[in-house]
Amino acid sequence: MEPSNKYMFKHKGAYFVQNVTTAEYIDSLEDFEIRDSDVFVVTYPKSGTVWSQNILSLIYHEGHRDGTENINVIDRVPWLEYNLYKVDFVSRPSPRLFTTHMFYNLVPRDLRNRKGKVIYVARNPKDVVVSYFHFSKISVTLETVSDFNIFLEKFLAGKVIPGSWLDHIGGWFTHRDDFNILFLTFEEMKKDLRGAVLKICKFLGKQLTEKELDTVVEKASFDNMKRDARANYENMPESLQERGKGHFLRKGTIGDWKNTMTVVQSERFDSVFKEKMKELPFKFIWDINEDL
Ligand code: PPS
Repeated sequence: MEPSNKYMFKHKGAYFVQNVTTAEYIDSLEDFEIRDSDVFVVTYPKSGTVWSQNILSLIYHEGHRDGTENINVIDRVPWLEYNLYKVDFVSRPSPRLFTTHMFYNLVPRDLRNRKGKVIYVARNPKDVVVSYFHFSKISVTLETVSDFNIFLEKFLAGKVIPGSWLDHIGGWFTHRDDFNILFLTFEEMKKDLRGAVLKICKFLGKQLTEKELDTVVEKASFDNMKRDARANYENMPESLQERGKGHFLRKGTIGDWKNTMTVVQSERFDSVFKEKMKELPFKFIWDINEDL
């Protein structure tokens, strides 16, 4: 791993965004008390985090579903390791919803002892790296790398926040028995959103009426989220995300990697990752026309 730089610092084998968190704060999370009703969205970046945050918020909050409450999704389902608005998590009413990109070994001890619930969302890593590359251009907190080839090498070497994609998903999967965990993929959400929402509801023990379910699915569609500033991170402060350079909700599809990666880059990716990915039980979909 490379040493810390202006954009990221290394702590306990993982990278974190500079200036929005500290090593001391990360350490303090070990003792953060988890409630059985807590729910965590866990992802590697660009894998469907905001989408899942929005879905959770819609499932839990009637005021979100019926539009009577005007609350940003990031406030509904805040980041654990990046407590941007210094919220007092302890005084938050249950059920508390959280988001994290952290590796399995850095999350609160209670969570690793099957308290609370975890929804891990994975995405095919070619789309992840391309989405991440584009995002690095609009995020003020990330280093902008203008050459995709260089970004790809950094990604393959795990020199991006929070570290290696393979280690992230591999760690969470290998240690799945330590958690109450549901694994989902971006691709299944894309291909069958209703089915994915139903899976989430079943896992959470939440029973929605057909009408409520319809609303969740409708409001979690790419087009509707793109129109809703509360759900698409357009309300993020300028200090974190530069406006006018692109959108957080960019394409929201499967297989867009082909528009950025060359054949040589794709083969390079395969030679580093694909063999190792065989150990993972997920069926990754690389193209929108592939079946689940
Ligand atoms: S982050 O920065 O880690 O929180 O990013 P993350 O939210 O994980 O990933 C952003 C990508 O998810 C896409 N997205 C969606 N796709 C389909 N439908 C919906 N509703 C949706 N919401 C977010 C978003 O467009 C980013 O992917 P790309 O490929 O860049 O478009």
